Amino acid sequence: PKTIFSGIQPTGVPHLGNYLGALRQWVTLQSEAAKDTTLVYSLVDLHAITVQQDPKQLQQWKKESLAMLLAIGLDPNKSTIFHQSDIPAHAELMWILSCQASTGYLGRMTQWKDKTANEKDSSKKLKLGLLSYPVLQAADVLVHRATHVPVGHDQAQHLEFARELANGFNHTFGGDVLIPPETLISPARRVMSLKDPMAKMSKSHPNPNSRILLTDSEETIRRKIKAAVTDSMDGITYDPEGRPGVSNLIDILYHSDAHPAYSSQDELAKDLADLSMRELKDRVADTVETSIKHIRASYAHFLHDNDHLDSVAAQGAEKAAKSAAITMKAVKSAVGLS
Ligand code: AQP
Repeated sequence: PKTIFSGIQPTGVPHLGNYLGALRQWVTLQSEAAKDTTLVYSLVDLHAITVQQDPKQLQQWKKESLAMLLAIGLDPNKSTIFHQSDIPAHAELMWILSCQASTGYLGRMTQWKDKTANEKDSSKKLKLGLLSYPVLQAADVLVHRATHVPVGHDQAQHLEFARELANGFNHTFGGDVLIPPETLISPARRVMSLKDPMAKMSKSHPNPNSRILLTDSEETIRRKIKAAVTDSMDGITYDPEGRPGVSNLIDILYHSDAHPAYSSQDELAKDLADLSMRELKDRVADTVETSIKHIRASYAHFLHDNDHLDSVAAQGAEKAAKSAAITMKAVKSAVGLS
């Protein structure tokens, strides 16, 4: 039997990077799941508050994110879909794991280093939650006994940490209480920002034109792609180091195409070689629009069905609570807490 677990922060409408890097794979895993596979998908709101959030805004984002998970095609009868903070066991296991986690290891995490690089007065402004976030992430995965965790490349390091914590815990307390999970990296490992192709596309970047949201209209998608940073070299080639902007567009095209006729980005780029930048951008916009328009329509429908959203969240919380209780019983007994 397999258990798939993954999460997304309800910190805004998911973007094309979230979709190609993670969410689309969640749906594929759901449609390919065998009878003995359990699928658990969480809106990780406790992670969202590692940076200051406006409470009203966060509530709205939670609702929108739930509607989005349904819009992309997750089915609450096949997958457990729940808000992380509805299940106290996530935070409880995090505390127990925190007592095993090395602060040196946490301080070396790329995301921590990236997010803290600009903070001058570090010790006052930097919050403990931001440093210990990977411990909560480990608890999310381990509390549901996940065997496989589909994520974008940016999360690979955190999953490695979760495996080490699980192995360390088992070693210290004996037995196989926690299951070290496998990481499933999506083929679209890292979708880059349209405005700064050296940085990943992200929900929190101040420039909204740096990302394509799954709710963007066709017109907005075209405008953002037209304004994407590229270069002034002639012709189209795939060269992520030398031509990051163009290569990001080729990556987006390659991964958005539902019926890819090419086996690699290089092969696709050879067919695009004679296009102008404008023609390339038109083609990318067409393909992205085709691949996400059904989501936009479906999202509008789910967002207004409050009763359905509430019942999906309640159904998910009930299943997630049962799943987490099994692990917590074993963990508490191993540690000597019960
Ligand atoms: N640019 C990306 N390319 C590929 N995958 C990505 N993911 C995020 N950005 C990209 C994957 O999306 C899943 C959910 O991400 P998250 O909500 O936990 O947030 P994040 O990784 O911190 O990314 P965001 O959306 O850019 O948020 P902010 O700006 O708040 O940091 C994960 O599986 C992630 O790998």
